[in-house]
Formats: sequence, structure tokens, C-alpha cells
Amino acid sequence: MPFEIVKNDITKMRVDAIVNAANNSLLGGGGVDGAIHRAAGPQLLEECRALGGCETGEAKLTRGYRLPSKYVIHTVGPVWRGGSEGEPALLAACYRNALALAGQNNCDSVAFPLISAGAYGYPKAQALQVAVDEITRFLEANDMMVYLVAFTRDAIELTGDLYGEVAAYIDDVYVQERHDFDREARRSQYLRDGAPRGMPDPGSLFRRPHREDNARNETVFSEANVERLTAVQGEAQAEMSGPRDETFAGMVARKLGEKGIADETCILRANVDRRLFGKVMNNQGYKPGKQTALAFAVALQLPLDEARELLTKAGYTLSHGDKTDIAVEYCIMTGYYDVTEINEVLFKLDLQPLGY
Ligand code: AR6
Repeated sequence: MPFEIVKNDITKMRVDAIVNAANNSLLGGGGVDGAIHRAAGPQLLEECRALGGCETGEAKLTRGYRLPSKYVIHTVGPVWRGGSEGEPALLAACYRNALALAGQNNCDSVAFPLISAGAYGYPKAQALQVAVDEITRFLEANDMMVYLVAFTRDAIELTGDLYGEVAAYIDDVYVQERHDFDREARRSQYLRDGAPRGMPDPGSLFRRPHREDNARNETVFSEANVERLTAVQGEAQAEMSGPRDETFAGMVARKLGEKGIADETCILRANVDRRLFGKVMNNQGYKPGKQTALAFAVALQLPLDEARELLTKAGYTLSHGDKTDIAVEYCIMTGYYDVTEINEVLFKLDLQPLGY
């Protein structure tokens, strides 16, 4: 089931439960705790008083009162004391216990803040890693939509090189495309508005040549073109991994079989929910959204040419005029197929995540 990092104020999330990064007293505080109490109203504090506090790593549930979410799950993260006092295990327990409580209360969707990453001083990148590991593990066995809510993009800090590499690749490729785009725009303007002073009239460049002068050349040219096109099409056909009329669902099914990937694994690796997976696979004519199509290419760990082929079957191309496409292209080219890691990078770059 899907996991998404979103930029938002957690008190605005329309989910079944939001998680509060509280303290042991459960009687309110600053940060996200203060924001949740303010938005929920005084009845939340009243209910919290009756709970008798909460141990670090444990979780307790209350109603949401004026919040758009039905419940608040209060959990207490560890204060960071250098990392050798059991902080990672305690932080993991917060996510595990909060998710279990959400499950016991039939929640379909839950939103977390980055617990301990504010006043409690847990290093942000490490806090994110613990959150992602626990949420991913939970989603391997449970159906739920889980959000990690960051107030700002800076709240999410990534370890590893992928973010920097993708950003650099976008810089290279996207800038190049803009350059081409500008040149194309200038050419269109030239054709539309006429030649700037000193340039030949566009009409003289694109006017059809006199037949008698050019008949021979034209024929030769078009024959050569047909030959070339036929050759290119032949190559393209040869490069395709499956039959030309194969559908998106057909290619996904074939690749699952060839690679021995179970449906459940594909659902997780594509970050899609079971219903969407069923819709894609059981309806030969179904055209998924582009982010979903990209997610399947990643889940199936397709090489770039086959990823392009799969996208074509859903009516899309990988464009160098689209930053998400460029980012995903880089990940595929370099063999990064972890959808969560890719989505973290897309979040930081303010681009659309994959999946659903
Ligand atoms: N929406 C989403 N994220 C938020 C929001 C919000 N409205 N407000 C803050 N954050 P913190 P902790 C982020 O300090 O580190 C309280 O006083 C924030 O940027 O709220 O677990 C409690 O009573 C950071 O990334 O929680 C405790 O005493 C993350 O939420 C203590 O703070 C957590 O920051 C708990 O400290």
C-alpha cells in the first residue's frame, strides 16, 4: 500500500488519524504538539488528562475533536542524546506502536510528523530513515495509506548521493532542452513574423521548389527517406521486447512472469494500492496515469529502453522537457529502483511522486 511524503501542516490532513509527537505528560507542548492541541480545541487536553501520560516509544489514541482527522495518536519520541542510549529502537517503536493502534482502530489512512526531529533534536536524516524503515515494514503486511508530513522541504534531509546526482542530471539535461526549446521558439517566431533585418525571408527557405528543376532530386530524396524510415522502424520493432500490439497490462504481466516477481512484491515496489493494481492488470484497455506507469517501470526494474516501451503503451513518453521524467530516467539508467528513495528525491525537488 502507498506511502507518501507530503508538504503540509499536519493539522490540515484529511486522514483517519494524525500522529502527535508528544511528551511523557501528554498535556501539550510546543512544535507539532502545540499545533495539534490548538487546532483540536480544549476537549483534546481534557481527554489527554485522563490518559495518565505515556512512556517513550508507546502510543495512545484520542478523538480528533475539531481536527479534520477522526483520531489523534499520541506518541512520545526519544530525546536525542548522541544515539547510544537506545534512541533508534525507541523511535522505531513510536512508529510501530502508532501504526498498530491505527490498524486496531480500522484506520485506512494515517499521517505522521517526523517524530523527535524538532525539539527532541534527533538528526533529521536519521529520523527519516527510521520512519521510512518502520512504515515500509508495516506496509508489507498491512493495507493503509501512510503519509509523512513535513512542514517544509528542508525538514526532510536525505543521506546518500542520489539527490545530488539527480539534481545535477536535471541541471544538465533540462538546461540543454531549454536551449533547444528557445531555438525552436525563435524559429517559430521567425516563420510567423518574418525575418529580422538582414536574414533571408522565411518563405524563400520553405517554399516548395519548382517541379521541373527538382523533380529528380525530390524523388531520390523521398526514396532515400522511405528507406531510412523503414530501417529505423525495423530497428525499433526489433528493439521492442514484446509484440507490437501488446497492451500495458500485457507487458506488465509478461515482465512479472519473466522476472518471477509476485504481484504483492510489484504492488510494494510500485507504491500502488491493491485496487489500482487490480484495475491496471484486469482491464486490458486501461491507461494508467503517468506517475503510475513510471512506478510500474521502476517496480519491474526495467532497463531504460523497456521502460520507454512500457510508457508508450500507456500513451506517454519520457521527455527531457519534464523534470520528473528526467529524474526517473536517471534513476532507471543508474539502477536505482527503490521507489521510496526515488520519491524522497522527488519530494525534495518539488516534483510529483510515483505510485498510487
Ligand atoms: N505539521 C507538520 N510538521 C510539523 C508541524 C506541523 N504543524 N509543526 C512542527 N512540525 P517537534 P519532537 C515538525 O518539535 O522533536 C513538543 O513540545 C517539526 O518541523 O514538534 O518530537 C512536545 O510536547 C519537526 O520536523 O517534536 C515535546 O515536548 C517535527 O514536526 C517535544 O516538542 C517534530 O518536531 C517533542 O519534540
